[in-house]
Amino acid sequence: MKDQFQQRWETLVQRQEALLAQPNSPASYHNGVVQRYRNPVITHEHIPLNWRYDQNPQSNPHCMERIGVNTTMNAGAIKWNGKYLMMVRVEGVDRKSFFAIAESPNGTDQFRFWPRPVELPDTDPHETNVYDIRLTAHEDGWIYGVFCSERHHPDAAPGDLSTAMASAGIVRTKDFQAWERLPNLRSTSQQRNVVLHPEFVDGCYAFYTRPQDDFIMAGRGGGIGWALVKDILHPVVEQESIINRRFYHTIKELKNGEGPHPIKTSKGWLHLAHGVRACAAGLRYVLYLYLTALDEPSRQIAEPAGYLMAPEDMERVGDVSNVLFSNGWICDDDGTVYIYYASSDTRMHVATTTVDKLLDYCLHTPEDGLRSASSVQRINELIDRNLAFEQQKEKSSASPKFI
Ligand code: M1P
Repeated sequence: MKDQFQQRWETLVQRQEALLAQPNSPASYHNGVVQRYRNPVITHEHIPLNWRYDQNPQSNPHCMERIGVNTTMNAGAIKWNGKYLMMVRVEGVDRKSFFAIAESPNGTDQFRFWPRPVELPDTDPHETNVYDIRLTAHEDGWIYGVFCSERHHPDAAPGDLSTAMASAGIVRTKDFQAWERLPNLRSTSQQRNVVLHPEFVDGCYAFYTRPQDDFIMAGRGGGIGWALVKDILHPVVEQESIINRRFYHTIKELKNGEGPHPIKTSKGWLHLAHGVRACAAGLRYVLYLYLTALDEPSRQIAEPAGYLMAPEDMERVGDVSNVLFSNGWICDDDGTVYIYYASSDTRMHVATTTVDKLLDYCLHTPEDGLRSASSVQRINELIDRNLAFEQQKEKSSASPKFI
Protein backbone atom coordinates (compact mmCIF):
# COMPACT_ATOMS: atom_id res chain seq x y z
CA MET A 1 0.00 0.00 0.00
CA LYS A 2 1.16 3.50 -0.79
CA ASP A 3 2.05 5.57 2.21
CA GLN A 4 0.47 8.96 2.86
CA PHE A 5 3.39 10.89 1.44
CA GLN A 6 3.34 8.95 -1.80
CA GLN A 7 -0.40 9.34 -2.21
CA ARG A 8 -0.28 13.06 -1.66
CA TRP A 9 2.69 13.51 -3.97
CA GLU A 10 0.96 11.61 -6.78
CA THR A 11 -2.17 13.73 -6.38
CA LEU A 12 -0.08 16.90 -6.58
CA VAL A 13 1.66 15.70 -9.73
CA GLN A 14 -1.58 14.61 -11.43
CA ARG A 15 -3.30 17.85 -10.56
CA GLN A 16 -0.47 19.92 -11.97
CA GLU A 17 -0.13 17.83 -15.13
CA ALA A 18 -3.85 18.28 -15.79
CA LEU A 19 -3.46 22.05 -15.40
CA LEU A 20 -0.42 22.24 -17.70
CA ALA A 21 -2.11 20.17 -20.39
CA GLN A 22 -5.41 22.07 -20.22
CA PRO A 23 -6.28 23.41 -23.67
CA ASN A 24 -7.17 27.08 -23.92
CA SER A 25 -9.80 28.53 -26.22
CA PRO A 26 -11.00 31.97 -27.27
CA ALA A 27 -13.59 33.57 -25.01
CA SER A 28 -17.06 33.82 -26.53
CA TYR A 29 -17.37 37.60 -26.79
CA HIS A 30 -14.92 40.08 -28.25
CA ASN A 31 -15.22 43.66 -29.47
CA GLY A 32 -13.50 43.03 -32.81
CA VAL A 33 -10.17 44.47 -31.64
CA VAL A 34 -8.71 41.87 -29.27
CA GLN A 35 -9.74 38.30 -28.50
CA ARG A 36 -9.27 37.27 -24.90
CA TYR A 37 -8.70 33.60 -24.03
CA ARG A 38 -10.75 31.76 -21.43
CA ASN A 39 -8.06 30.49 -19.05
CA PRO A 40 -5.12 32.30 -17.53
CA VAL A 41 -1.94 31.06 -19.22
CA ILE A 42 0.28 31.07 -16.14
CA THR A 43 -0.67 30.97 -12.48
CA HIS A 44 1.28 30.23 -9.30
CA GLU A 45 0.03 26.66 -9.70
CA HIS A 46 2.20 26.31 -12.84
CA ILE A 47 5.37 26.66 -10.75
CA PRO A 48 7.23 23.33 -10.81
CA LEU A 49 6.58 21.22 -7.74
CA ASN A 50 10.27 20.61 -7.13
CA TRP A 51 10.78 24.35 -6.58
CA ARG A 52 8.25 24.24 -3.76
CA TYR A 53 8.30 20.81 -2.15
CA ASP A 54 10.99 18.74 -0.53
CA GLN A 55 10.38 15.41 -2.25
CA ASN A 56 12.07 13.36 0.43
CA PRO A 57 9.57 11.76 2.86
CA GLN A 58 12.32 11.54 5.50
CA SER A 59 12.84 15.30 5.64
CA ASN A 60 9.26 16.23 4.64
CA PRO A 61 7.01 13.56 6.15
CA HIS A 62 3.82 15.64 5.77
CA CYS A 63 4.59 16.45 2.13
CA MET A 64 4.29 20.15 2.96
CA GLU A 65 4.98 22.98 0.60
CA ARG A 66 8.28 24.45 1.83
CA ILE A 67 8.69 27.47 -0.45
CA GLY A 68 5.42 29.07 -1.47
CA VAL A 69 4.75 31.22 -4.52
CA ASN A 70 2.27 34.07 -4.25
CA THR A 71 1.83 35.29 -7.83
CA THR A 72 3.06 34.91 -11.40
CA MET A 73 2.65 38.16 -13.31
CA ASN A 74 4.10 41.00 -15.45
CA ALA A 75 6.02 38.79 -17.89
CA GLY A 76 8.33 39.94 -20.66
CA ALA A 77 7.80 37.93 -23.86
CA ILE A 78 9.71 36.93 -26.96
CA LYS A 79 9.58 34.31 -29.74
CA TRP A 80 12.69 32.18 -29.42
CA ASN A 81 13.62 29.15 -31.53
CA GLY A 82 10.00 28.83 -32.65
CA LYS A 83 8.69 28.83 -29.06
CA TYR A 84 6.66 31.49 -27.24
CA LEU A 85 8.65 32.50 -24.17
CA MET A 86 7.51 34.44 -21.18
CA MET A 87 10.00 35.72 -18.64
CA VAL A 88 7.64 35.82 -15.73
CA ARG A 89 7.81 37.89 -12.58
CA VAL A 90 7.37 35.26 -9.90
CA GLU A 91 6.65 36.64 -6.47
CA GLY A 92 7.26 34.34 -3.53
CA VAL A 93 5.19 34.34 -0.37
CA ASP A 94 8.18 36.21 1.07
CA ARG A 95 7.29 39.12 -1.30
CA LYS A 96 10.57 38.84 -3.23
CA SER A 97 10.21 38.75 -6.99
CA PHE A 98 12.49 36.93 -9.40
CA PHE A 99 12.36 35.86 -13.02
CA ALA A 100 11.57 32.46 -14.46
CA ILE A 101 11.08 31.47 -18.08
CA ALA A 102 8.09 29.48 -19.29
CA GLU A 103 7.59 28.32 -22.87
CA SER A 104 4.66 27.24 -25.01
CA PRO A 105 4.53 25.64 -28.45
CA ASN A 106 1.60 27.79 -29.61
CA GLY A 107 1.44 30.95 -27.47
CA THR A 108 -1.97 30.31 -25.92
CA ASP A 109 -1.59 27.20 -23.73
CA GLN A 110 0.79 24.50 -22.46
CA PHE A 111 3.19 26.98 -20.86
CA ARG A 112 5.81 25.09 -18.86
CA PHE A 113 8.59 26.58 -16.78
CA TRP A 114 12.20 25.80 -17.61
CA PRO A 115 13.86 23.63 -14.94
CA ARG A 116 15.22 26.48 -12.79
CA PRO A 117 14.48 30.15 -12.13
CA VAL A 118 16.80 32.69 -13.77
CA GLU A 119 19.90 33.49 -11.73
CA LEU A 120 20.77 37.06 -12.59
CA PRO A 121 24.32 38.21 -11.88
CA ASP A 122 24.08 39.54 -8.33
CA THR A 123 26.12 42.73 -8.47
CA ASP A 124 24.66 44.99 -5.80
CA PRO A 125 23.95 43.88 -2.23
CA HIS A 126 21.47 46.79 -1.84
CA GLU A 127 19.27 45.53 -4.67
CA THR A 128 16.36 43.96 -2.79
CA ASN A 129 13.78 43.20 -5.44
CA VAL A 130 13.72 42.81 -9.23
CA TYR A 131 10.65 42.75 -11.47
CA ASP A 132 8.76 43.61 -14.68
CA ILE A 133 11.38 42.78 -17.29
CA ARG A 134 11.03 43.98 -20.88
CA LEU A 135 12.82 41.84 -23.47
CA THR A 136 14.27 43.43 -26.59
CA ALA A 137 16.09 41.57 -29.37
CA HIS A 138 18.22 44.55 -30.39
CA GLU A 139 19.72 45.04 -33.82
CA ASP A 140 23.17 44.93 -32.18
CA GLY A 141 22.67 41.13 -31.84
CA TRP A 142 22.01 40.95 -28.07
CA ILE A 143 18.75 40.24 -26.30
CA TYR A 144 18.36 42.83 -23.56
CA GLY A 145 16.25 42.64 -20.46
CA VAL A 146 15.44 45.94 -18.75
CA PHE A 147 13.74 45.59 -15.38
CA CYS A 148 12.97 47.44 -12.19
CA SER A 149 15.75 47.20 -9.63
CA GLU A 150 14.41 48.22 -6.24
CA ARG A 151 16.10 49.01 -2.95
CA HIS A 152 15.32 50.58 0.38
CA HIS A 153 15.75 54.33 -0.09
CA PRO A 154 19.17 55.33 1.24
CA ASP A 155 17.67 58.57 2.60
CA ALA A 156 14.71 56.96 4.34
CA ALA A 157 14.21 58.32 7.86
CA PRO A 158 15.21 56.00 10.69
CA GLY A 159 12.41 53.52 11.24
CA ASP A 160 10.92 54.12 7.77
CA LEU A 161 11.13 50.68 6.24
CA SER A 162 8.78 51.41 3.34
CA THR A 163 10.30 54.17 1.27
CA ALA A 164 11.95 52.58 -1.72
CA MET A 165 13.94 53.63 -4.75
CA ALA A 166 13.44 52.30 -8.27
CA SER A 167 15.98 52.27 -11.08
CA ALA A 168 16.28 50.46 -14.38
CA GLY A 169 18.51 47.37 -14.25
CA ILE A 170 19.91 46.03 -17.52
CA VAL A 171 21.02 42.53 -18.47
CA ARG A 172 21.77 40.95 -21.81
CA THR A 173 22.04 37.45 -23.18
CA LYS A 174 22.33 35.50 -26.40
CA ASP A 175 20.85 32.22 -25.20
CA PHE A 176 18.78 32.90 -22.06
CA GLN A 177 21.31 30.83 -20.08
CA ALA A 178 24.29 33.17 -19.63
CA TRP A 179 23.36 36.68 -18.52
CA GLU A 180 25.64 39.69 -18.51
CA ARG A 181 24.73 42.44 -16.06
CA LEU A 182 25.34 46.00 -17.23
CA PRO A 183 25.29 49.05 -14.97
CA ASN A 184 21.84 50.38 -14.09
CA LEU A 185 20.57 53.22 -16.27
CA ARG A 186 21.72 56.43 -14.56
CA SER A 187 19.02 59.07 -14.30
CA THR A 188 18.34 62.11 -12.13
CA SER A 189 14.90 60.74 -11.22
CA GLN A 190 13.64 57.35 -10.10
CA GLN A 191 12.73 55.14 -13.04
CA ARG A 192 10.36 52.24 -13.56
CA ASN A 193 8.83 50.83 -16.77
CA VAL A 194 11.99 51.52 -18.78
CA VAL A 195 12.07 49.79 -22.18
CA LEU A 196 14.78 49.48 -24.82
CA HIS A 197 13.79 50.29 -28.42
CA PRO A 198 14.91 47.47 -30.78
CA GLU A 199 16.78 49.70 -33.27
CA PHE A 200 19.53 52.27 -33.07
CA VAL A 201 18.29 55.84 -33.35
CA ASP A 202 20.85 58.41 -34.53
CA GLY A 203 23.52 55.81 -33.71
CA CYS A 204 22.35 55.58 -30.07
CA TYR A 205 20.43 53.11 -27.93
CA ALA A 206 16.96 54.53 -27.38
CA PHE A 207 15.05 54.05 -24.13
CA TYR A 208 11.43 54.66 -23.24
CA THR A 209 11.53 55.96 -19.69
CA ARG A 210 9.10 56.93 -16.95
CA PRO A 211 10.54 59.67 -14.80
CA GLN A 212 8.89 59.79 -11.39
CA ASP A 213 9.13 61.99 -8.34
CA ASP A 214 9.24 59.12 -5.90
CA PHE A 215 8.78 55.38 -5.78
CA ILE A 216 5.00 55.46 -6.31
CA MET A 217 4.01 58.80 -7.76
CA ALA A 218 5.01 60.07 -11.18
CA GLY A 219 4.41 63.59 -9.83
CA ARG A 220 6.08 66.08 -12.13
CA GLY A 221 7.12 63.29 -14.52
CA GLY A 222 4.78 64.18 -17.37
CA GLY A 223 4.38 60.70 -18.88
CA ILE A 224 6.34 58.24 -20.98
CA GLY A 225 9.78 59.66 -21.74
CA TRP A 226 12.41 59.08 -24.38
CA ALA A 227 16.17 59.19 -23.98
CA LEU A 228 19.09 58.43 -26.29
CA VAL A 229 22.07 56.68 -24.75
CA LYS A 230 25.42 56.66 -26.50
CA ASP A 231 27.15 53.89 -24.60
CA ILE A 232 25.15 50.90 -23.40
CA LEU A 233 28.05 49.86 -21.15
CA HIS A 234 27.79 53.20 -19.29
CA PRO A 235 24.13 54.06 -19.77
CA VAL A 236 23.19 57.58 -18.72
CA VAL A 237 20.02 59.58 -19.39
CA GLU A 238 21.42 62.95 -20.38
CA GLN A 239 18.29 64.37 -21.97
CA GLU A 240 14.77 63.13 -21.59
CA SER A 241 11.68 64.32 -23.46
CA ILE A 242 8.08 63.29 -22.83
CA ILE A 243 6.57 61.55 -25.86
CA ASN A 244 3.24 60.31 -24.46
CA ARG A 245 1.70 62.73 -21.98
CA ARG A 246 -0.70 62.37 -19.11
CA PHE A 247 -3.84 64.52 -19.05
CA TYR A 248 -6.45 65.52 -16.49
CA HIS A 249 -9.51 63.25 -16.37
CA THR A 250 -8.16 60.52 -18.59
CA ILE A 251 -7.27 56.87 -18.02
CA LYS A 252 -3.66 57.92 -17.43
CA GLU A 253 -4.27 60.96 -15.28
CA LEU A 254 -2.12 59.72 -12.39
CA LYS A 255 0.63 57.87 -14.24
CA ASN A 256 1.42 55.76 -17.27
CA GLY A 257 4.23 53.54 -18.49
CA GLU A 258 5.45 51.90 -21.68
CA GLY A 259 4.55 48.19 -21.94
CA PRO A 260 6.75 45.96 -24.08
CA HIS A 261 8.89 47.53 -26.83
CA PRO A 262 6.80 48.79 -29.76
CA ILE A 263 6.03 46.68 -32.84
CA LYS A 264 7.35 47.99 -36.15
CA THR A 265 4.60 48.22 -38.81
CA SER A 266 4.27 49.79 -42.26
CA LYS A 267 2.33 52.69 -40.71
CA GLY A 268 4.47 53.37 -37.68
CA TRP A 269 5.55 51.94 -34.33
CA LEU A 270 2.67 50.42 -32.36
CA HIS A 271 2.97 50.99 -28.62
CA LEU A 272 1.16 49.23 -25.81
CA ALA A 273 1.17 51.06 -22.48
CA HIS A 274 -0.63 51.17 -19.16
CA GLY A 275 -2.55 54.11 -17.75
CA VAL A 276 -3.45 54.66 -14.12
CA ARG A 277 -6.14 56.71 -12.46
CA ALA A 278 -7.22 56.95 -8.85
CA CYS A 279 -10.73 56.19 -7.65
CA ALA A 280 -12.49 55.26 -4.41
CA ALA A 281 -11.47 51.61 -4.95
CA GLY A 282 -7.79 52.56 -5.24
CA LEU A 283 -5.66 52.77 -8.37
CA ARG A 284 -7.14 51.43 -11.61
CA TYR A 285 -4.67 50.19 -14.25
CA VAL A 286 -5.79 49.76 -17.88
CA LEU A 287 -3.98 49.12 -21.18
CA TYR A 288 -3.95 51.55 -24.09
CA LEU A 289 -2.30 51.95 -27.49
CA TYR A 290 -0.57 54.75 -29.34
CA LEU A 291 1.31 55.00 -32.63
CA THR A 292 4.56 56.82 -33.41
CA ALA A 293 6.20 57.69 -36.74
CA LEU A 294 8.19 54.99 -38.49
CA ASP A 295 11.12 57.33 -39.16
CA GLU A 296 10.89 59.02 -35.76
CA PRO A 297 9.78 56.58 -33.05
CA SER A 298 9.52 59.38 -30.50
CA ARG A 299 6.91 61.37 -32.51
CA GLN A 300 3.34 60.40 -31.70
CA ILE A 301 1.00 60.27 -34.72
CA ALA A 302 -2.14 58.68 -33.26
CA GLU A 303 -3.69 57.82 -29.93
CA PRO A 304 -7.22 56.48 -29.59
CA ALA A 305 -9.25 57.80 -26.68
CA GLY A 306 -9.42 55.63 -23.59
CA TYR A 307 -8.38 52.08 -22.98
CA LEU A 308 -7.88 49.07 -25.22
CA MET A 309 -8.36 46.64 -22.34
CA ALA A 310 -9.53 47.08 -18.75
CA PRO A 311 -9.95 44.48 -16.01
CA GLU A 312 -13.02 42.28 -16.62
CA ASP A 313 -14.75 39.62 -14.49
CA MET A 314 -12.19 37.54 -12.54
CA GLU A 315 -9.36 39.77 -13.83
CA ARG A 316 -10.63 42.46 -11.47
CA VAL A 317 -9.67 40.54 -8.34
CA GLY A 318 -6.30 39.50 -6.99
CA ASP A 319 -3.34 40.52 -4.92
CA VAL A 320 -3.62 44.13 -6.13
CA SER A 321 -7.13 44.32 -7.56
CA ASN A 322 -8.37 46.33 -10.55
CA VAL A 323 -5.09 46.12 -12.45
CA LEU A 324 -4.17 45.07 -15.98
CA PHE A 325 -0.49 45.34 -16.75
CA SER A 326 1.44 44.22 -19.82
CA ASN A 327 5.16 44.19 -20.49
CA GLY A 328 5.20 41.44 -23.12
CA TRP A 329 3.72 40.84 -26.54
CA ILE A 330 4.81 38.74 -29.51
CA CYS A 331 4.17 39.56 -33.16
CA ASP A 332 4.32 36.55 -35.46
CA ASP A 333 5.44 36.76 -39.09
CA ASP A 334 1.82 36.45 -40.25
CA GLY A 335 0.87 39.56 -38.27
CA THR A 336 -0.81 37.76 -35.35
CA VAL A 337 -0.15 39.57 -32.09
CA TYR A 338 -0.19 37.78 -28.72
CA ILE A 339 -0.75 40.25 -25.92
CA TYR A 340 0.41 38.78 -22.61
CA TYR A 341 -1.07 40.65 -19.70
CA ALA A 342 -1.32 40.19 -15.96
CA SER A 343 -4.53 40.72 -14.05
CA SER A 344 -4.54 42.23 -10.59
CA ASP A 345 -0.83 41.50 -10.07
CA THR A 346 -1.70 37.81 -9.77
CA ARG A 347 -1.73 35.74 -12.99
CA MET A 348 -0.93 35.90 -16.70
CA HIS A 349 -3.45 35.88 -19.56
CA VAL A 350 -3.29 36.07 -23.33
CA ALA A 351 -5.38 37.97 -25.86
CA THR A 352 -4.79 37.76 -29.60
CA THR A 353 -5.26 40.25 -32.40
CA THR A 354 -3.39 41.28 -35.56
CA VAL A 355 -1.18 44.19 -36.57
CA ASP A 356 -3.82 45.26 -39.13
CA LYS A 357 -6.55 45.34 -36.49
CA LEU A 358 -4.42 47.31 -34.04
CA LEU A 359 -3.49 49.83 -36.74
CA ASP A 360 -7.12 50.16 -37.78
CA TYR A 361 -8.07 50.68 -34.13
CA CYS A 362 -5.29 53.26 -33.66
CA LEU A 363 -5.99 55.20 -36.83
CA HIS A 364 -9.81 55.16 -36.80
CA THR A 365 -10.77 55.48 -33.13
CA PRO A 366 -11.38 59.13 -32.28
CA GLU A 367 -8.77 60.69 -30.03
CA ASP A 368 -9.62 61.94 -26.57
CA GLY A 369 -11.29 65.34 -26.75
CA LEU A 370 -10.60 65.69 -23.02
CA ARG A 371 -14.16 67.01 -22.32
CA SER A 372 -17.63 65.43 -22.07
CA ALA A 373 -18.91 67.78 -24.79
CA SER A 374 -16.34 66.42 -27.28
CA SER A 375 -17.27 62.82 -26.41
CA VAL A 376 -20.94 63.53 -27.18
CA GLN A 377 -19.96 65.32 -30.39
CA ARG A 378 -17.96 62.29 -31.55
CA ILE A 379 -20.85 59.93 -30.90
CA ASN A 380 -23.23 62.21 -32.80
CA GLU A 381 -20.83 62.36 -35.74
CA LEU A 382 -20.78 58.55 -35.84
CA ILE A 383 -24.58 58.39 -35.63
CA ASP A 384 -24.86 60.90 -38.49
CA ARG A 385 -22.51 58.86 -40.66
CA ASN A 386 -24.43 55.65 -39.84
CA LEU A 387 -27.80 57.26 -40.64
CA ALA A 388 -26.44 58.56 -43.95
CA PHE A 389 -25.08 55.10 -44.72
CA GLU A 390 -28.44 53.43 -43.95
CA GLN A 391 -30.31 55.93 -46.11
CA GLN A 392 -27.90 55.29 -48.93
CA LYS A 393 -28.39 51.53 -48.52
CA GLU A 394 -32.19 51.91 -48.54
CA LYS A 395 -32.03 54.11 -51.64
CA SER A 396 -29.92 51.65 -53.56
CA SER A 397 -32.12 48.68 -52.59
CA ALA A 398 -35.30 50.62 -53.57
CA SER A 399 -34.04 51.79 -56.96
CA PRO A 400 -35.12 49.56 -59.93
CA LYS A 401 -32.51 47.16 -61.15
CA PHE A 402 -32.05 46.82 -64.92
CA ILE A 403 -30.59 43.63 -66.19
O1 M1P B 1 0.44 47.24 -8.83
C1 M1P B 1 0.31 47.65 -10.17
C2 M1P B 1 1.68 47.91 -10.79
O2 M1P B 1 2.33 48.96 -10.07
C3 M1P B 1 3.59 49.37 -10.56
O3 M1P B 1 3.47 49.96 -11.82
P1 M1P B 1 3.65 51.57 -12.00
O4 M1P B 1 5.06 51.85 -11.72
O5 M1P B 1 3.28 51.97 -13.38
O6 M1P B 1 2.71 52.14 -11.02
C4 M1P B 1 4.55 48.20 -10.64
O7 M1P B 1 4.94 47.84 -9.34
C5 M1P B 1 3.94 46.99 -11.32
O8 M1P B 1 4.76 45.88 -11.10
C6 M1P B 1 2.56 46.67 -10.76
O9 M1P B 1 1.95 45.68 -11.56
